[in-house]
Amino acid sequence: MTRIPEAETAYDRRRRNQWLAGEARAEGVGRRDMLRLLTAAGLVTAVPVSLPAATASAAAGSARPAGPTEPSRTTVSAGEGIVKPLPPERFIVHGTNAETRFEALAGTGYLTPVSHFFVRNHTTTPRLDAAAWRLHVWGDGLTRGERQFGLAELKRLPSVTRTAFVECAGNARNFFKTQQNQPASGTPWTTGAIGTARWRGVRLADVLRAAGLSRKAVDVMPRGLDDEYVTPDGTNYGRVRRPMPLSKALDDVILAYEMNGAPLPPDHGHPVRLLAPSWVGISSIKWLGDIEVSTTPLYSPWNTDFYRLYGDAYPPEGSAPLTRQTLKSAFELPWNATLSAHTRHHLTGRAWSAHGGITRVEVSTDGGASWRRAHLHDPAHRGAWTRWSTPWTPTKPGPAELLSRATDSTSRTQPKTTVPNTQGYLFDAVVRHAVTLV
Ligand SMILES: Nc1nc2c(c(=O)[nH]1)N[C@H]1C(S)=C(S)[C@@H](COP(=O)(O)O)O[C@H]1N2
Ligand SMILES: [Mo]
Repeated sequence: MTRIPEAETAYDRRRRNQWLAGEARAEGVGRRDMLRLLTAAGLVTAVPVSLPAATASAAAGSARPAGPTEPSRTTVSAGEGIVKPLPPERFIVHGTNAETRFEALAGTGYLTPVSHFFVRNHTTTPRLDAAAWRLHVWGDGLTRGERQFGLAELKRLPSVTRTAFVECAGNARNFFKTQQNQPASGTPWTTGAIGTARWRGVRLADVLRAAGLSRKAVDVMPRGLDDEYVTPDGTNYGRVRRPMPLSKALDDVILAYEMNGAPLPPDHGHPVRLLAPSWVGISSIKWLGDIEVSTTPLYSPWNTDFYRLYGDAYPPEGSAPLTRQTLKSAFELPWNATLSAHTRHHLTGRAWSAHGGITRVEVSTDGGASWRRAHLHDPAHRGAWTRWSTPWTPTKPGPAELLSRATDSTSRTQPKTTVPNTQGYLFDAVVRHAVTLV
């Protein structure tokens, strides 16, 4: 079932042509931005980069170099599922995953506490020993061969902090079915497959530089130390891994070892995870074990088969691999909440966008007939969320629908419906939140 890159999509074709032209590392960014990134990584010289001489088939990944030296699976004991408690008032459990109940975020402050942060696991949380942990950085995109880092060594590099959400590409997927009658495959998340944390770690750019990044490198592929992902039909996709172009890797990606001021907890990637701000959650590989650095574009099922858009509106081979998340908002209210009529309520919620800061949230309490602006409580910050609130005094009992509609600084506004895709990614439409007034 895996769609291999030989069934060329426009993306794969573009990527190969970029590679043949010696420009694959700049996927998604302009020349000037790439120059800035390369300068920061110490890679800018007056010498032009020579064109790669290999053939197109090598670009498609058939001439893979051998793997790193035996990866360090420093498992202490195999974790069963999720380690932290999942009380039902905070989480909805979907198989190996746990969704945050949005109403449980009310009053928790800006950052999502670990006790409330959603978990998306392809398999189970591994228990890794930080003292024995090693990161292997390897591949033909390095000038001095493989390099290993221990945690202490990483911590000696300059540290940076980033406040950013991690959001699953399939967050709100269930509304394709319930609001649009267009069911999609995958975990039936409502809006709680997102959390915002303050992450501290080291820049991936600094790690790559310390490892000896080649001027010919174009892609990096981080890979987790959790078990291989085997589907119920027996397909083994190997360990969770997804390539990203050097342009993203050198920009704002960090290797995080702290979350909200404490060491990364087991379920969120202990001891080190990747954090790719604004990008689909799968880019932020947990339990990082190795990073391949390559002079040719890389592929894994997570960018060829999963995390592309398929469906009537898309080419048969799917869209380009997903990069940025989208725009959403949600009420901090239980689904089908019971509220008393003729009482003044303080409705609260959060809104977020991966494209720009949130500049406006409108709320409708009459099913979308009229809208009013909510009060915003946090500065607009791309890739993080903004809390909002509005007072409401319902006047008559019975069922009602509450709607919130966010707009970001790029003028994106949540639409009424989202063009469907078979795997239900990037839902961004206004959610119709059912309540009952008594
Ligand atoms: N190694 C590894 N990394 C992973 C995953 C995984 O199963 N294994 N899941 C990914 C997905 S799909 C998402 S949405 C985020 C979820 O991060 P969280 O569990 O910390 O909320 O982690 C990503 N990183
Ligand atoms: Mo995800």
